Amino acid sequence: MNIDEIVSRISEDLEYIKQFTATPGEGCTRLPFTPEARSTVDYLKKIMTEAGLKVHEDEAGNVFGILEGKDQELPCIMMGSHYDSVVNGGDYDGIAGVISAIEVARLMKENDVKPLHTFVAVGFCDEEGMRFGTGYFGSKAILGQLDAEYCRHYTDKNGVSVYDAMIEYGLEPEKIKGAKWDISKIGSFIETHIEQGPVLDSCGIEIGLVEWIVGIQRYMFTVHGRSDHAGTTPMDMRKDAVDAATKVISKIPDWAREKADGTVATVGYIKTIPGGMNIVAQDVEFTVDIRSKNNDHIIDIVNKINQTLQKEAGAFDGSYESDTKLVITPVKLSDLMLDISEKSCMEHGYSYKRMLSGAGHDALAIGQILPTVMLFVPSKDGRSHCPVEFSKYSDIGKSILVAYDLIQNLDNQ
Ligand code: HGY
Ligand code: MN
Ligand code: MN
Repeated sequence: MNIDEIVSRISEDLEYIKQFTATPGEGCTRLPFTPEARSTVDYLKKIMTEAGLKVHEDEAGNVFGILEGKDQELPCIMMGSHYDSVVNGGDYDGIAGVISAIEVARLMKENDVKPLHTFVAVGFCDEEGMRFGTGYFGSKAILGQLDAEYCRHYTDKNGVSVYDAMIEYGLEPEKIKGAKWDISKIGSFIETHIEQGPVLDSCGIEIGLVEWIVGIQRYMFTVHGRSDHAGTTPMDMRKDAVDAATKVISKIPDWAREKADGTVATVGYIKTIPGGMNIVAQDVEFTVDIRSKNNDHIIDIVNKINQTLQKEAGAFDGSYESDTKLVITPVKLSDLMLDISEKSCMEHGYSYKRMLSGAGHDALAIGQILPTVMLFVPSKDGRSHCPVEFSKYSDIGKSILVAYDLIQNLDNQ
């Protein structure tokens, strides 16, 4: 197979898809159930059809390209990633893995491969959780983990629920259970993805073989105080939600550092309400995203946050709320698929490294239940979730060839 032809096709696709952003010139902003998502899905359907795949869009907004296998009784081999992005993100996160899956199908067609197992290329909806604060929406949907109540509960910063956003997009959230697959029909899941970190790029290594993906817990905390005049209210008479919240927020990074094993904790969003510079805040909202390969460490930090919020808000007779956005445990990926992938790297002469993923990915959700593997390609300077995110098409092409070998091997098992 000619990697230059692969690079030519995937670069054409990824360059074309770059236009589907709500922030042109300021990175990729492709949130779920938006016009940008619709344009991307329509393009994915087009190239899936051109690749000879049967196309299907499900009740959750996921899009599938299906190459029927000779033996319909066998479980399928699924490959893909997500087509959504963060705000002002990069042009490779997720979407490169979706295009890579479609390219594998093209290669099978080009080489007249009629697989025994059905091959499914998938573009998942809303892996990032950027709009509604959750995450892994599309992959959770095929696992049967979502219902209409879930869609009603979560809202974006404008108060639009997942439920209403889906209806506006043309979906029927009451039917979201219809997106569930019979898990016995999926034999394995493969996700190729940019590393989004510095390891491969700094070591000059071409392929990352992901052994573990960290567990993640995400919360939105709201501290309730009392709004007052900023000038006339003595300090000892205030019920200052900012005072309480910041005493907790300032401790969170050290609680992660103390674990000294790569555990990370991030406060990515803070908002004071009503948000006037001469008003003692009524409320403060802030998010926490905690990740570790050691689930006990995540739980310990969450406990510390709750205990300290209880103490600091209680000091002025205030209160706080916690909205759970995501709880998912660390996952060990498939040794069999890692070994096959490692053998392919050696045969191709690609440098490779077994590693941990600090980013979540749809593989984190699917790997809880099904044999799963991830293949990483280097991110320039380790940067991601920002407009300068960059990976070389030639590196993406190499990951496609390794994935292709893996899939041929699995298909012949
Ligand atoms: O946040 C993550 O780990 C991924 O990029 N969704
Ligand atoms: Mn991603
Ligand atoms: Mn991401």
